[in-house]
Amino acid sequence: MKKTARLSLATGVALAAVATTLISGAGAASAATAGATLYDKTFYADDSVGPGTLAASLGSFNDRASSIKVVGTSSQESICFYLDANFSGAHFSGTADAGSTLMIPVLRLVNPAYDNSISSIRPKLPGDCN
Ligand SMILES: [Ca+2]
Repeated sequence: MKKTARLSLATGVALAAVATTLISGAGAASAATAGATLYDKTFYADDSVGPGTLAASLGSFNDRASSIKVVGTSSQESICFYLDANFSGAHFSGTADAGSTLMIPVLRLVNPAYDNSISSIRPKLPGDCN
Protein backbone atom coordinates (compact mmCIF):
# COMPACT_ATOMS: atom_id res chain seq x y z
CA MET A 1 0.00 0.00 0.00
CA LYS A 2 1.42 3.35 -0.97
CA LYS A 3 0.14 6.69 0.11
CA THR A 4 1.17 10.17 -0.72
CA ALA A 5 2.79 12.40 1.83
CA ARG A 6 2.95 16.12 1.38
CA LEU A 7 5.43 18.82 2.23
CA SER A 8 3.95 22.29 2.37
CA LEU A 9 6.20 25.31 2.34
CA ALA A 10 5.49 28.71 3.79
CA THR A 11 5.42 30.04 0.26
CA GLY A 12 2.44 27.86 -0.50
CA VAL A 13 4.37 25.57 -2.79
CA ALA A 14 3.53 21.94 -2.20
CA LEU A 15 5.85 19.09 -2.97
CA ALA A 16 4.77 15.51 -3.24
CA ALA A 17 6.89 12.63 -2.10
CA VAL A 18 6.34 8.95 -2.52
CA ALA A 19 5.81 7.55 0.93
CA THR A 20 7.21 4.31 2.11
CA THR A 21 4.91 1.84 3.74
CA LEU A 22 5.66 1.06 7.33
CA ILE A 23 6.28 -2.49 8.29
CA SER A 24 3.96 -3.48 11.07
CA GLY A 25 3.94 -6.47 13.29
CA ALA A 26 6.35 -8.24 15.58
CA GLY A 27 9.88 -6.93 15.53
CA ALA A 28 9.09 -3.67 13.79
CA ALA A 29 7.52 -1.70 16.59
CA SER A 30 10.63 0.35 17.31
CA ALA A 31 10.73 1.60 13.73
CA ALA A 32 7.43 3.43 13.97
CA THR A 33 7.55 6.42 16.27
CA ALA A 34 4.80 8.83 15.36
CA GLY A 35 5.83 12.32 14.28
CA ALA A 36 9.18 13.74 13.30
CA THR A 37 12.68 12.36 13.52
CA LEU A 38 15.52 14.74 12.64
CA TYR A 39 18.93 13.63 11.41
CA ASP A 40 22.21 15.52 11.53
CA LYS A 41 23.34 14.44 8.05
CA THR A 42 21.56 13.96 4.75
CA PHE A 43 19.91 10.62 3.99
CA TYR A 44 19.14 9.99 7.67
CA ALA A 45 22.76 9.52 8.66
CA ASP A 46 24.67 10.15 11.87
CA ASP A 47 23.04 11.47 15.02
CA SER A 48 19.27 11.75 15.24
CA VAL A 49 16.65 13.00 17.62
CA GLY A 50 13.01 11.97 17.69
CA PRO A 51 11.01 14.74 19.31
CA GLY A 52 7.84 13.34 17.78
CA THR A 53 5.35 16.15 17.55
CA LEU A 54 6.32 18.83 20.08
CA ALA A 55 9.57 20.50 21.10
CA ALA A 56 9.87 24.18 22.02
CA SER A 57 13.61 23.79 21.66
CA LEU A 58 15.79 20.99 20.36
CA GLY A 59 18.56 21.30 22.92
CA SER A 60 21.84 19.96 21.64
CA PHE A 61 20.17 19.25 18.29
CA ASN A 62 19.43 22.90 17.65
CA ASP A 63 20.36 24.02 14.11
CA ARG A 64 21.59 20.57 13.10
CA ALA A 65 18.88 18.80 11.09
CA SER A 66 19.82 18.03 7.49
CA SER A 67 17.25 15.31 6.75
CA ILE A 68 13.84 14.48 8.20
CA LYS A 69 11.27 11.73 8.41
CA VAL A 70 7.67 12.29 9.48
CA VAL A 71 5.83 9.09 10.37
CA GLY A 72 2.08 8.71 10.47
CA THR A 73 1.21 5.64 12.49
CA SER A 74 -2.43 5.19 13.46
CA SER A 75 -3.36 8.68 12.27
CA GLN A 76 -2.12 11.43 9.99
CA GLU A 77 0.77 13.46 11.38
CA SER A 78 1.25 17.04 10.23
CA ILE A 79 4.22 18.79 11.80
CA CYS A 80 5.39 22.41 11.63
CA PHE A 81 9.14 23.02 11.64
CA TYR A 82 10.43 26.42 12.79
CA LEU A 83 13.83 27.98 12.29
CA ASP A 84 13.71 29.62 15.74
CA ALA A 85 12.89 28.32 19.22
CA ASN A 86 9.40 28.55 20.71
CA PHE A 87 7.69 28.05 17.34
CA SER A 88 8.86 31.29 15.79
CA GLY A 89 10.67 32.42 12.69
CA ALA A 90 10.38 31.01 9.20
CA HIS A 91 8.60 27.67 9.02
CA PHE A 92 7.39 24.88 6.81
CA SER A 93 5.26 21.80 7.39
CA GLY A 94 5.38 18.14 6.53
CA THR A 95 2.45 15.71 6.52
CA ALA A 96 2.38 11.94 6.54
CA ASP A 97 -0.89 10.08 6.22
CA ALA A 98 -1.67 7.21 8.58
CA GLY A 99 0.57 4.29 7.77
CA SER A 100 2.99 6.31 5.66
CA THR A 101 6.25 8.19 6.05
CA LEU A 102 7.23 11.54 4.57
CA MET A 103 10.89 11.33 3.57
CA ILE A 104 13.02 14.46 3.21
CA PRO A 105 16.50 13.08 2.52
CA VAL A 106 18.18 16.39 1.65
CA LEU A 107 16.60 19.28 3.49
CA ARG A 108 18.71 21.91 1.72
CA LEU A 109 17.09 20.91 -1.58
CA VAL A 110 13.71 21.92 -0.18
CA ASN A 111 15.20 25.27 0.80
CA PRO A 112 18.87 26.00 1.53
CA ALA A 113 17.80 28.18 4.47
CA TYR A 114 16.26 25.18 6.25
CA ASP A 115 19.48 23.15 6.44
CA ASN A 116 21.07 23.17 9.92
CA SER A 117 18.44 25.67 11.05
CA ILE A 118 15.45 23.90 12.64
CA SER A 119 14.99 24.94 16.27
CA SER A 120 11.46 23.89 17.28
CA ILE A 121 8.51 21.78 16.10
CA ARG A 122 4.85 21.36 16.93
CA PRO A 123 1.71 19.84 15.46
CA LYS A 124 0.20 21.81 12.63
CA LEU A 125 -2.89 23.61 13.80
CA PRO A 126 -5.94 23.58 11.57
CA GLY A 127 -5.02 25.78 8.67
CA ASP A 128 -1.49 26.86 9.36
CA CYS A 129 1.73 26.88 11.36
CA ASN A 130 1.39 30.48 12.50
CA1 LIG B 1 23.44 18.88 9.93
